[in-house]
Amino acid sequence: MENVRNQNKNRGSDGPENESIQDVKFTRHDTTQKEMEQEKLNIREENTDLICEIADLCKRPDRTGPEVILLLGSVGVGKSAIVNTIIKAMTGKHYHKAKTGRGNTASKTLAFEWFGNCGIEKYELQGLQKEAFSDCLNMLPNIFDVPGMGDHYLRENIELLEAVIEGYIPPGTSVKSLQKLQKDYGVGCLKKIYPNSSKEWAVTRVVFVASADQSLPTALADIVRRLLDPHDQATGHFKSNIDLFVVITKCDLVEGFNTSGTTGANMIKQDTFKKMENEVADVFSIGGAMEQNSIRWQSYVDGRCLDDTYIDNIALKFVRQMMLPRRKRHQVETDKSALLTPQQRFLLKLTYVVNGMDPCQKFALVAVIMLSLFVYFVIA
Ligand SMILES: Nc1nc2c(ncn2[C@@H]2O[C@H](COP(=O)(O)OP(=O)(O)OP(=O)(O)O)[C@@H](O)[C@H]2O)c(=O)[nH]1
Ligand SMILES: [Mg+2]
Repeated sequence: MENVRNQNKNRGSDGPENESIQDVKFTRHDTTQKEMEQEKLNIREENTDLICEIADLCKRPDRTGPEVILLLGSVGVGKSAIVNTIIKAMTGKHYHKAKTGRGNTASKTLAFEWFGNCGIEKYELQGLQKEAFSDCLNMLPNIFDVPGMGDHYLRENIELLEAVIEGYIPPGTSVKSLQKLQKDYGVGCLKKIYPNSSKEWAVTRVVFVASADQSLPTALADIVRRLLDPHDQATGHFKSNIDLFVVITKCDLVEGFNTSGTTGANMIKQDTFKKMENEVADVFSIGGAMEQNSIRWQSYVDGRCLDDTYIDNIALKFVRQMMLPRRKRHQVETDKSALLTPQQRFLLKLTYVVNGMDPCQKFALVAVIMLSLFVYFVIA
């Protein structure tokens, strides 16, 4: 790895912590052919660096296991295409492992598909990737590709996602079968039917996938935001430490996006795209840190499988971002048991209600209680 690294070290990288993930910018209109060639060369070198960095992140002494990434979003936004694109960037070769669709109303992915270690087998690695990942493949992220979800604030969807995020649902489980269980036994049944949570499947990073050519599914986004609230609503205690990241796909359909540089009447206008980005920032409250928490994405799609250094670059930056150490939340260990028993809660509520009554209401309440006791004892 060292020789590869040395070839590139004069390029002056700032290192991942100082670099913005979202630095895929729109092309300037006056970019010349020569400048574009040079830029392509620079990106090719950057990709080599990124592969080395990802291998280093696999081998960090504090890494105890691979990250588990959950790809979530509406039908047809390009979740499965993201998986295939990552596999290409990480192996150097195209393998069409995740089934992709045509963006119809029904989801093409039907189960919680699991792509262990980015869906890569050791024998599939070649060239630089082989040198970099052969001895640390088991530390590359595992990816859960989820069927597209409707934009409804449904208790069924909340339960389903919560169970997957917490590691209760085995990879490969069909969503239809889980929905049938909910129908037959009611919402709330899933953790009873799948009572064991596996640390191996428990999600560590949720990636919300939105498409540049679809409106933002705000109800679904709301579910995700609430599920990832680090604090328990009832106790206020710290609950989980799962980072949320947003991927905006199909940016090649946006006018001037620099991997395609194409323009045309059917392209999405930059203003429209930026409005959508602002909406994403608002919904997930990441306005001030959009660049660290989201990425503009383009996938390799059917019929477009030639090598593209820009697409590889986006995918490699994404994988690196997913492997950076998570934000540490400084907290002291506290007793996680409920603060009040249900009886104490009831008494507290009763005191609150009684305190809010005027003297007449209090008198009426006492009279009703006395009368009830009198009737009870007379009958008994
Ligand atoms: N132009 C363009 N098309 C894309 C991109 N990503 C995906 N697509 C196309 O969008 C369609 C849907 O892609 P999928 O990857 O199947 O989407 P999905 O989110 O997995 O869909 P479901 O599993 O059905 O929910 C396919 O026709 C892809 O070729 C992209 O970055 N650019
Ligand atoms: Mg899919």
